[in-house]
Amino acid sequence: MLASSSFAQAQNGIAPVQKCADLVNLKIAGTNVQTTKTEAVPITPAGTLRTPSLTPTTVPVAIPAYCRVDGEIDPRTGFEGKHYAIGFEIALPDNWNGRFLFQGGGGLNGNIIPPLGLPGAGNDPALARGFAVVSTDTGHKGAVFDALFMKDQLASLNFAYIAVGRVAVVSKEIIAQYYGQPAKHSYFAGCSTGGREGMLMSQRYPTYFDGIIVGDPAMRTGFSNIGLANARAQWAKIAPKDASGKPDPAKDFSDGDRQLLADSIMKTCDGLDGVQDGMIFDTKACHYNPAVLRCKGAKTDSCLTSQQVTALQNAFAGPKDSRGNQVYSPFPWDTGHLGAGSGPFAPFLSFLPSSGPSILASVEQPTDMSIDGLVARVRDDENQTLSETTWTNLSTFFGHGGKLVFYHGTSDPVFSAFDTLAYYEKMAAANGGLDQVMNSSRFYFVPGMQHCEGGSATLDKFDLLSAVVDWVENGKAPDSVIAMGKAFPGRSRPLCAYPKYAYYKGQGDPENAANFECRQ
Ligand SMILES: [Ca+2]
Repeated sequence: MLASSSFAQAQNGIAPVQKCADLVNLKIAGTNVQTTKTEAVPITPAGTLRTPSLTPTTVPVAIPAYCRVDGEIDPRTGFEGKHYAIGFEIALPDNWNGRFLFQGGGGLNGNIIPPLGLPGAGNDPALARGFAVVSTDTGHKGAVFDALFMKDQLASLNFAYIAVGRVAVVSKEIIAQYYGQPAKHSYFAGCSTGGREGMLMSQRYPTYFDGIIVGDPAMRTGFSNIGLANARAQWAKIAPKDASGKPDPAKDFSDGDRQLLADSIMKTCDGLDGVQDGMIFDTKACHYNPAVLRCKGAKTDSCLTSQQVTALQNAFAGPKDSRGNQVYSPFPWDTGHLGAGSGPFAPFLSFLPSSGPSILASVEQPTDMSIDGLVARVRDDENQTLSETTWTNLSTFFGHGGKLVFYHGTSDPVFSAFDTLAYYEKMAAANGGLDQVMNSSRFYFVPGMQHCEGGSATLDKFDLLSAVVDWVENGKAPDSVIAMGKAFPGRSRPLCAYPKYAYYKGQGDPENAANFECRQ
């Protein structure tokens, strides 16, 4: 029985026509690609592999046996005599499902995140499902936010847009050689910089992929940094001075103030989706104004000072230039921004000033420089211009049946979910309107989710990968996907494709997604 069942399993997948070790001799005509290592990796039991994410957890499913190939494309000596190459790692399952998944990177890349295929895949990474998965450093080695490589012209171009295209082509060729047949379908999934790379694929390499999943994309970081600089300036303005006379923005809001604000946001917006559950699903309708908390007299525990209210209004509204033009989108009112989150990265990921390390610490504070000056500097920065992924003409990508799915956490303090939505709406308008574009593209808010994952009140595990595969291969459009998460054990919710949102039907267990509908 065992023999026949494993035989049946092998029949479901595609076996390689080469030995893993033979890939050391990999040759691809017209391409300078060198294999640096091959390894036949045995099955990894469920619950033993740590995820390469901000907050590592264990992968709850087994990773079947696969062949891992490490390699370099276009090795060369670059700026200041340093070695440069486009490094990649590709995982080739023994029992292949015929699909290719390109896993996007993070930060400024510079290292190769193990090729598992986690973004947008819930608890079941693409590699565990039998996808061949590739991951790349996009052309340089370095710490995740080390920008020194940008002094090398080609390394800079590689990061901006060339490397992902090269790696896609090489990966497809490796797959074709190893299995004796090409991948039937190609997918891309990434978050943050990986999300930007997914957008790149749809915009600059429109024929390479059938399905693309874009999470919290780093699509125009110069402008998002102005959004953060604006917030930081607001917090600095109202900061009490410490003993040495230095402003201490961490003291702008007491724990009580934060709770007051969180409760007030929830009072205004939580019920808009039909249920007071600590999650705001109707993100767009949440028109919160902290002015409701302004003290009528002296500051007490149940009100905020006029200065606090103004700072909050200005920080969340996003920066405007001197003519009143919106430079970067507003940030959604969501409690995940308030620093009430848990876990080691909660302080790092709070939009409000915090005593811990903060995302705001990494951005310049415009004290003597106007927003106009910051905008001019971003526009003059050639690396910024080149790495932005704001093209809207996707006629070729959509024309060959490509599907493009966005998700963005509404408590992401790094990039505003509203900025990604603004791109989506602009892109829709440029491609025949939202109704037309929803034949090829979808956008999902993820309530409470911080940057790509986590948050004290979020359901950040959802399987968009299955949804996109079903859309590409079976024509079944994903109107919603089910989300779950450790913040609310036992709770499930549909994430509905924008402009719809999950609404409680008014009866049945409010913990169960089945009792919600997608409504507009
Ligand atoms: Ca709610």
